[in-house]
Amino acid sequence: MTVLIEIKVPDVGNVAGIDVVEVLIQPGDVVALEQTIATLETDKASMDLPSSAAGTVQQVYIKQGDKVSEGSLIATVLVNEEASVTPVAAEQAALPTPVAPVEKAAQQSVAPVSKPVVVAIESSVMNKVPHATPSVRLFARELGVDISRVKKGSGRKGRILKDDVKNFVKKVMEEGIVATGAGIPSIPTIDFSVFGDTETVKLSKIKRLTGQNLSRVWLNLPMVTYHEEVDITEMEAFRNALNAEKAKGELKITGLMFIIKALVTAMQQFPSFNAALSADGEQLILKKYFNIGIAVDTPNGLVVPVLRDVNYKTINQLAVELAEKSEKARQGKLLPADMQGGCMTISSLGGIGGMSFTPIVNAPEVAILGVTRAKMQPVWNGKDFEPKLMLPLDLTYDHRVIDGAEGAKFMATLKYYLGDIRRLLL
Ligand code: CAO
Repeated sequence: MTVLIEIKVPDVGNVAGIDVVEVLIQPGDVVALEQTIATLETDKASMDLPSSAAGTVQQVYIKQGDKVSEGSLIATVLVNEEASVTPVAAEQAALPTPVAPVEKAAQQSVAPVSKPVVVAIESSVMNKVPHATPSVRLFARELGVDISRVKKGSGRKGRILKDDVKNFVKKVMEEGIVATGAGIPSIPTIDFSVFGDTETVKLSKIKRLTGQNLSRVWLNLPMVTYHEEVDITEMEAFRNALNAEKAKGELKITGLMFIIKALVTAMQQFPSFNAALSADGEQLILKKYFNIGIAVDTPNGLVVPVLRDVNYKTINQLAVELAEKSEKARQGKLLPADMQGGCMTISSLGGIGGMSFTPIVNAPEVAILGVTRAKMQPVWNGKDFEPKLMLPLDLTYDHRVIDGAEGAKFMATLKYYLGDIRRLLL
């Protein structure tokens, strides 16, 4: 014999207006005794509503978003009486809930129905309904996870645990990051030999290490490059005069030495350029020493020997030291200590050419100065065009440490000193 059983909200301890947050059954579903058919939530807790009968769902009277209270009709289930639970047994079914357990079973009214139904609980049906405690469901909902998408629980009998929800979120995030390109999708591998002859050579160790470092910096630092032009006509005249005084074979001075000196003088006035950001990004470590790294082109790649205590050294001393270190660099004889302790780096392509470029900061330094080739230009003096030797400079800085106005002021200061290097004596 079959009967139609009404499943109602049991005594939930005088709480009215309980939210229906999830309905897990629909007409035609086969439910087992104690199988969760809906999840209810008050402002204090979440609870799973178990079916107090085993059978086929005839009708569902609630939907997500409804408000219910004790006695509200949830669903009707067609039950084969012999195979199912008696009302007494149903009354003993406890709700697995963190709030006071709702012991009193759903109030049921039993009505005989004519057509007998054989209750068979198919595993596929069981699998459709996720098995998880209210706290895990609540946890999933807080994370915005549809728990039915967490396919397999690692708990007893496949019960979904908090860790399963976490792992599900992790997986979705990882897949999402790759799909949206927010991560670092790799460059596709291409067989170039289909287009013509190729040869594969191994990158030098320096190039590989430099590449890794540059990629790291590129991804971590929000960088801005500021371009400026400096009139170095007088500086060049002075340099030429100095070099003319030098004996044959004696080391000549390049404009770079003046740039190094002027850079350090500007850094003394702008301490945030002689600094490093702490790992948590919350503090600035101000350096009281002035070491300048110089990017040197070598057959094996770029290396950056460091000139130490530049503020205490003369132009001639710096010229000798750079000549020694760049020679050592080209012979691959620099020691790690020769390349450590830099405060700011200069990358000068002036000997080669260029109008401007965007050097990458040599982090954890916060700024780098790029130099390209000076050239004679007509400069308007208010009355006439005058021929002036203009030097292009490019300042890239870590925008977390240096703001735009500070960058511009720093460059104006550098321009001031290089425009008349006598000011470096003041
Ligand atoms: N404008 C015009 N001429 C310049 C110049 C500039 N900005 N910079 C250098 N020159 C001239 C020099 O005066 C010199 O000419 P003379 O022989 O007639 O005097 C000539 O170019 C060669 O100079 P140099 O490059 O040998 O010497 P330097 O002191 O200017 O630079 C060093 C030294 C080590 C920085 C350089 O040799 C070097 O390796 N540069 C490459 C750096 C590099 O690869 N950077 C790329 C980094 S990527 O971010």
